Amino acid sequence: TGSVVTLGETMALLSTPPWGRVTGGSALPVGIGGAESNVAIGLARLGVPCTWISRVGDDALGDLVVREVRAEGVRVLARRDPEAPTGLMLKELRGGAPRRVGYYRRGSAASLLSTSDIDERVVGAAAVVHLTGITPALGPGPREAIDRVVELARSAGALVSFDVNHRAALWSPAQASPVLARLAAAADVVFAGPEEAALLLGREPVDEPGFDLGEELARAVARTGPRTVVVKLGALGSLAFDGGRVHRAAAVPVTAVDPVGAGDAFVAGYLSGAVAGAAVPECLRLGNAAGAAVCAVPGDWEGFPTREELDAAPGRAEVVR
Ligand code: KDG
Repeated sequence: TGSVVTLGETMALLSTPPWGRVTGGSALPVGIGGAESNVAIGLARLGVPCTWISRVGDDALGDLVVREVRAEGVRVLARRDPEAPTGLMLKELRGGAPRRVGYYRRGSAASLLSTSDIDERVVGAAAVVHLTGITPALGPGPREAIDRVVELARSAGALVSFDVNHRAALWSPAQASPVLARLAAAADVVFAGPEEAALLLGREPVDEPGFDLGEELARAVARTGPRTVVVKLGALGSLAFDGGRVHRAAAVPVTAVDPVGAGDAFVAGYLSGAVAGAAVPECLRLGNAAGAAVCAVPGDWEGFPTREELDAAPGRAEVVR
């Protein structure tokens, strides 16, 4: 099994009480969240060696982020920035389910990530480099850093994985579309929801996407460059257009409690298969099963499955054509 390197911002994460409001004296459980460290944690739980590159503040929340990610068995390469704070997120819950997420991240340490945070040897030694569309939305420095990582990964022959992860709170579709499309075109594997695939193609958002529309979008995105395009269809499952073939995998039925983090778990499951040389249908099955496990419990990543739990999970993949 090869190793995975990822890069991105992780924030401290406060959750409101179940009544959804912060009032004097409320206790707000504190955790951490960040799409790329979520994937790294998911992979580490599945036994895949993983490195997460970032920047955090030289503050108590930076201590928390580094400690939590490290405690999950991920190698952390995060510079402490004395000038900028660690970012923060507030998850407003209503009866246990997330209703809204607020960001307190402008000017954060990770928004100042730059090429100087990238260790060439670390990136050059990876089998897979995983990136998301959140990082280029954080600022010009992170955008240059991500471009540098792609360049290093390409010349080292690593597989470049890109999860579109469009965050509408960070930038407009008009700003995001060309940047995300360029990164997707440079990747080997692209993960997208149907709306995100439409965004990459500069199309209008799609209504009620199913497998057929997902397939059409995947084929169109693949024409822009990536060998594999995975479209996640939520409760329906997922599909991949890979090297000219389409694979569809039905979802694992689950009662969704908290879907935040399901996309990251899907990616971790999928990549755990890819680094081990599994065929695409098996990668989809692992992705669907990991995504379902996370939806079933509260928390962005706490419910990520271990290798044993995932191996025991159901899920079916079939080659359609
Ligand atoms: O994918 C889950 C993430 O959205 C969450 O953990 C926070 O990285 C995050 C973001 O920027 O939204």
